[in-house]
Amino acid sequence: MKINILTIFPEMFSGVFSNSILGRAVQNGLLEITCTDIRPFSQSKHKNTDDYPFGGGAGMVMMAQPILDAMAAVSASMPGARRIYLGPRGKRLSTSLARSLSRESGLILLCGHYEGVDQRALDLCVDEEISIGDYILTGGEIAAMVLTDCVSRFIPGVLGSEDSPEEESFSDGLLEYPQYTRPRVIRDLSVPEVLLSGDHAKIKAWRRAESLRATARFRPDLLEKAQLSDRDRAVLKEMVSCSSES
Ligand code: 4G1
Repeated sequence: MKINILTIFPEMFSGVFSNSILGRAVQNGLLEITCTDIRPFSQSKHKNTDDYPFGGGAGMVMMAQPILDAMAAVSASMPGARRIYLGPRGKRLSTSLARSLSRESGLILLCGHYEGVDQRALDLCVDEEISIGDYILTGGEIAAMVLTDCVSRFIPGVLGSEDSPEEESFSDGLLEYPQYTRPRVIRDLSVPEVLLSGDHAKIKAWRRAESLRATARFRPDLLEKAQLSDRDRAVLKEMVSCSSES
């Protein structure tokens, strides 16, 4: 998949996409990430990319012209790419949205700054707006990194052959069970005995119960939407009755 990020701060992305799983995906050619600096497209004397807002008010607004020209240049090299503005008015990023974006041939991500972008640039050259959550950011760059990371996991091969993007937290709507590695004991805390038992059916049942326990405790809202079996419900009911016994 090709991802092209339009930004006035292309340097922000170098470390993020050259390390760990994304770095390997780029090396393997599964992912092609390009950052396009918007500034060189500015036709103003000093290559400005922002200007004062009509109607007054604090702060600056990103000008339409450099964005429209940068988008036209990038779009021409990526026909059929989905053009996305990362912004607070957008549809909330979720696992299912990320999975659907991962099936595209290309994504063009526009990052805003200051008080936002001249509305006409968004009207003319963006297909949709996506938000990573309800908080105030100083720019869309970190949101573009979050979206790229989250979408990349669903591209076949990115996680390697062993790992499945569906086996992790949230994909079945539950939180993950606790994990342990060596040593067996640290500061008097031992790894749960069942994980050393070699009994794979027992380990699987324990992990499922711990996923249910963690979800009930930390994200009870997720339990409502989760796919639960009759056995899951029985396990949960048992936990509730234990925790209310004093
Ligand atoms: C009003 C949040 C403004 C913010 C209301 C999630 C936030 C991009 C996102 C803002 C941004 C709220 C996002 C706000 C984002 C232009 C430059 C917009 C940064 C900008 C709740 C500033 N997901 N925010 N405005 O943060 O880009 O993607």
